[in-house]
Amino acid sequence: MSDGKILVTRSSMPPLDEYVDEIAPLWESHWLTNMGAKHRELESALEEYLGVDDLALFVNGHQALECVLEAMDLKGKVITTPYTFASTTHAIVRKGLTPVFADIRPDNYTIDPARVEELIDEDTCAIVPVHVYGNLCDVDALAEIAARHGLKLIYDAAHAFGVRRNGVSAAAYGDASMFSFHATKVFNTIEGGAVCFRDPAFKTKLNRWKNFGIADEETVEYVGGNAKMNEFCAAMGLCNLRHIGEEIARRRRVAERYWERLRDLPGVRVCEPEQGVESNYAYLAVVFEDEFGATRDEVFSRLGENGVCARKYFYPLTNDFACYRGRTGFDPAETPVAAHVASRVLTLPMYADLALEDVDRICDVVASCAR
Ligand code: T4K
Repeated sequence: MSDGKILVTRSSMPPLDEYVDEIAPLWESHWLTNMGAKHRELESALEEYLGVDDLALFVNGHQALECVLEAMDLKGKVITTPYTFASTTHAIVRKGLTPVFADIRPDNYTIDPARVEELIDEDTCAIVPVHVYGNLCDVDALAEIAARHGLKLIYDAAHAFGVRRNGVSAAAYGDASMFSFHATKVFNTIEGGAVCFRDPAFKTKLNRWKNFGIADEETVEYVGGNAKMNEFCAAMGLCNLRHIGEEIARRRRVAERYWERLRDLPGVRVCEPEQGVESNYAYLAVVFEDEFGATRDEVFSRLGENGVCARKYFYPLTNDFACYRGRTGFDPAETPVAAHVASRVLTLPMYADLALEDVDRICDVVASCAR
């Protein structure tokens, strides 16, 4: 609760003493950033947790994604989804690439591989799908399409930290996967992000891109920026990682209570994990179909009147953003499934500390909107 309100999420934080102990050595070393000891320790710990050989930390998920697109030296068109946070589309556009929007699957809101295939042409260089809310994309179909057309496959896995399918980590798919460690995520480093990748040589390249392109004191190899994670954020990550199992288990308890209460309401669609997928319960999305009798916006307002701050992730679609209006290819009518879901979706409060009594209260308000 915050001022009596229940917000859409609440950052998970370690016990204060644990964080103080973790940062105490920084007062000895005076080494605060530029890939210091905490940074190196967190990279190793995350490689182990995610089951990958290589990972590079970043100041945030967005800069990580921009850096990957730059370091892969991509040119031309990138097939992606409009059903995402601003970051995914902005990263593509800001790197001088042209997003081409494929529609999404109606069942789990990730990019539809059949639509991807139809959009590929000779200018296509990459596919950037998004694992939405912790639901995994159809990774097998996308891998097959990317391999057949010689395209790079870069996942926006901002929502997929800790998700596994048949025991395989979400971090293992594609040429690279970007994770967000923002304060609002299942695992946070206050602000932060990471990239996992397949080619071991990519690590050196990413480390240079995120540090002004510097190779050594006398050689600057790329026109890179500054996207390094500092030691205080890395220390927060080390603490939060110790509690990640408990974090996900507590989220699961909250998610299951929501699903139990909402799944049988006529016209309400919830999105439960698919067979074989171990979810991280990152977001609790509900879609209100016409049969429910009240619109998404009516439910949103009723919740607000009751002190519950739900959010409309992801509305509007990125191909409907004001900043892109009038640009060729930015037309929500071309992605009708995404447009349908975006106009009907609400993400309800979801965090480890959320009391089940509060979940019940939220579900009572939702149910009271049905006609
Ligand atoms: N790709 C995807 C698919 C993403 O969803 C995101 C980020 C990215 C890429 C980019 O990753 P980063 O560069 O951010 O690492 C939030 C987050 O800022 C953003 O990270 C996230 N997606 C997006 C879905 O949500 P806002 O503008 O909705 O956040 P805000 O400030 O309204 O906060 C939402 C709620 O979270 C608040 O009501 C309370 C709670 N909160 C917030 C903050 C800032 C806390 O409990 N603690 C906090 O420190 O964007």
